[in-house]
Amino acid sequence: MKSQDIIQREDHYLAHNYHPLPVVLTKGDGVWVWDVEGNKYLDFLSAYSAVSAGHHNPRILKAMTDQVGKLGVPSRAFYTDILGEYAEKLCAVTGMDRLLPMNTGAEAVETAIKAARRWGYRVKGIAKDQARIITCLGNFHGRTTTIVSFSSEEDYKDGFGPFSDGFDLIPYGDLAALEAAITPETCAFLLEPIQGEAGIIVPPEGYLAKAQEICRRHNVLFILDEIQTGLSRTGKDFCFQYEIDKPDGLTLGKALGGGVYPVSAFLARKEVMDVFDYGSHGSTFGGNPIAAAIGLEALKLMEDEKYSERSFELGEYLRGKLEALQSPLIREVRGKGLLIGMEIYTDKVSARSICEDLKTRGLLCKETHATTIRFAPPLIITKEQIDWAVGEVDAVLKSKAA
Ligand code: IF1
Repeated sequence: MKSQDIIQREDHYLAHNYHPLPVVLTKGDGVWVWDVEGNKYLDFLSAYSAVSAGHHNPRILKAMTDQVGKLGVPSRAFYTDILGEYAEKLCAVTGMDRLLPMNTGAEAVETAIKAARRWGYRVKGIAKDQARIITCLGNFHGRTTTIVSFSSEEDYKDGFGPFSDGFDLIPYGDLAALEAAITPETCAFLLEPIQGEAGIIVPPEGYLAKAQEICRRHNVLFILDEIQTGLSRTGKDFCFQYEIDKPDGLTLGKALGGGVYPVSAFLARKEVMDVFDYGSHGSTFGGNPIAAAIGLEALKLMEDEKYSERSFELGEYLRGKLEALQSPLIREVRGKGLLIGMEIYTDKVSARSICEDLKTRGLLCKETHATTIRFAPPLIITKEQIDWAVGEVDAVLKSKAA
């Protein structure tokens, strides 16, 4: 079938909750993807960081097929030989004490919310059902009704009420607002170390360290959502490592699944994780051997292939080349590692139209909030491929500015 027919069929049979670029992909390999007409594209979105190891990564595929050939999903009603090995590795690389394995990022965030609240009642001594969690304007932590309860994006909330109570929103990056928002009922501060969906918003230098210090002073859990920034994406194994030793709680996802499988995690200090007792939380697929095998291989790849060093160096290189473009359309280029956002002046041109033109030139990018184009290629990208991509961005910006 041709792309147009496939698009029409999708439009007929699927909910219209996305507005994809008009490209129909059928194959991926490394940094490349192909559409059904055989056109080749350089992937500069990496499925929002899920494909950091590249499409069809041979080591991930081997780990997955070996495990599938042995044992698939026996449920957590039984132990398995690989889950503990994966948990040990994940705790070692993050510095956290314990893992609660889930599947999607939202499930990991929901797990974090439940852990924080129960810790608030059982350890901090907050009165029943009074626990509050501070989050930031511009946050994105998933799409469940509880999580969108504290979204500041009306589109993500409209028509989905009634919402969960117990969340207080403060401006991102504002330490005074954090200090002022804390009450005796506050059990946690939940935030992204760099806000992805909000447009790759990097907080002021030292923000994470100072926010953690404020939380410590008020006996409030400091919980970081690294579902998008984790696993080398920002130039460190985890973005928090730019500033702090470790948070009290950490959510991971996306790249942990090697670009082939939903794998997410909530990790925490023992005192926090130990509020979960038998039967208090779970998931049919959470921690299944296939997820564990893939997650374990994704972590080994991160080390063996030095993804964090690559992401740091190539991110500096990419950001430098984008900043050098000198286009009148560019308002700001920002980010860390290979998580870069280019904010444009949308009174002149839409980010979407730039992404559509880039697609015709063989480069796949995605805009966020109409103003910012994400540049987040797989971490296996090369300088030559970056040079080519920036050349295409330059050509499109010049054509739009003309
Ligand atoms: C969509 C955004 C990115 C996340 C952080 C939790 C989750 C996400 C920091 C939930 C998921 C995805 C969701 C996807 C598009 C993408 C996205 F634009 F929506 F916000 F990356 F920026 N925490 N982000 O970024 O993880 O449940 O999806 O596994 O919903 O359109 P999930």
